[in-house]
Amino acid sequence: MNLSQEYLQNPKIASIVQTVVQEEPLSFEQGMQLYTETPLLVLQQLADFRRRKLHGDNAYYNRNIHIEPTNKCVYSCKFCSFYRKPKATEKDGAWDYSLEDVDRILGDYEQANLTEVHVTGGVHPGRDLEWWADLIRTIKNKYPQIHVKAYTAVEIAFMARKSKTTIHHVLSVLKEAGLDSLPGGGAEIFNPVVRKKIAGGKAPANHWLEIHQTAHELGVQSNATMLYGHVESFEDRLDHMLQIRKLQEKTGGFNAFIPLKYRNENNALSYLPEVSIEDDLRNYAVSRLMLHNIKHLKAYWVMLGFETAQKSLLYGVDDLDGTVNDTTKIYSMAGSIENPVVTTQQIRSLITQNARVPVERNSVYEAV
Ligand code: V47
Ligand code: SF4
Repeated sequence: MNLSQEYLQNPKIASIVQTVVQEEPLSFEQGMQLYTETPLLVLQQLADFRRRKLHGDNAYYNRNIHIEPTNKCVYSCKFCSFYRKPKATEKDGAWDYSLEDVDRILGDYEQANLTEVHVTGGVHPGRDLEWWADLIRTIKNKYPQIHVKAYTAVEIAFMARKSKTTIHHVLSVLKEAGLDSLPGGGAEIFNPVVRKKIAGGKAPANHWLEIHQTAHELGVQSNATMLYGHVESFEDRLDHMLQIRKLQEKTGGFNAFIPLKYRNENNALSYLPEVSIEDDLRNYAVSRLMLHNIKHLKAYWVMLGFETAQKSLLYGVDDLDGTVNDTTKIYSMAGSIENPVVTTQQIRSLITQNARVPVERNSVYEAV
């Protein structure tokens, strides 16, 4: 790290530098200093130092598609532009795939050398655990080698409720069907007051954490997300990260942390402005530093756009997610890139333009 003396004379910055170099956990107060008092240049150098120690010059991407089986949802999160009420029709913009539809969609990607299918969608009131397990079987029947990263903790919580069974049972049935890992969605912000405001009655923080803990104990790894840039405070973001860090200390089961920037088109919070790119970069750097025990920090280009995703590689990010192949609508419906698709050539060049080495990875970050 090449920090000038001017910064190191500040005792708060000097103490943060020491903690980072010793790879120890930063405190909540240090997190607040990072958000509110630390120059962006210092943050950038600290986060890049930490990233480099873990990953050297490597930056990762994968070949994936998303399956969003339905956008009908029993919840109505205020930040969400994707959901439709369960009784909505095609005319209202709702969809609801059958297993045959999913099989047909998968058939379009036979030549794509995919390594991952990411499945998530609305919380449909009419589907039971067996149907969701059959969906995983449909994918595995078609592509036995593919990694299935499926269902947020919110979807899992609803399956348990609907089938009147335990989280452990739901996850065991899904694992038996071929589930390989859980995506990080549904975490939003853990603070119960903010969560109630933006995400209504969906699974509270302790359920989200319990579901990920149970998955880890069953040998199913997962990711963690944080939805930022709406009505939450820096304190809320730090509280969120520290709860994830604590679970990671216990289980070690999180692969990646994924900050998700709130996008403000076509939803009930559209009156809120989006945060600036500088705020995004600061948030990535703070995430890298606070979550010293989670190896990968992902900038999901679909949500962020190419330019900011590329810049984020200088602020602690080591992963840009995948090719996606225009298979997700969650972000395009909220005002992000309309047809999210990128070739491996394009994603590799985003990485090499930052003097990093592009590494195609599988879902557990082994080089392909
Ligand atoms: O939980 C919904 C978010 C998440 C908006 O694990 C929004 O690899 C911003 O979790 N503005 C689902 N965010 C997507 C998700 C995800 C994405 C990519 C990779 C992985 C992974 C996980 O999308 C939801 C919510 O936090 N979201 N609407 C919006 N308007
Ligand atoms: Fe439903 Fe998920 Fe949208 Fe909330 S974020 S309304 S749970 S689809």
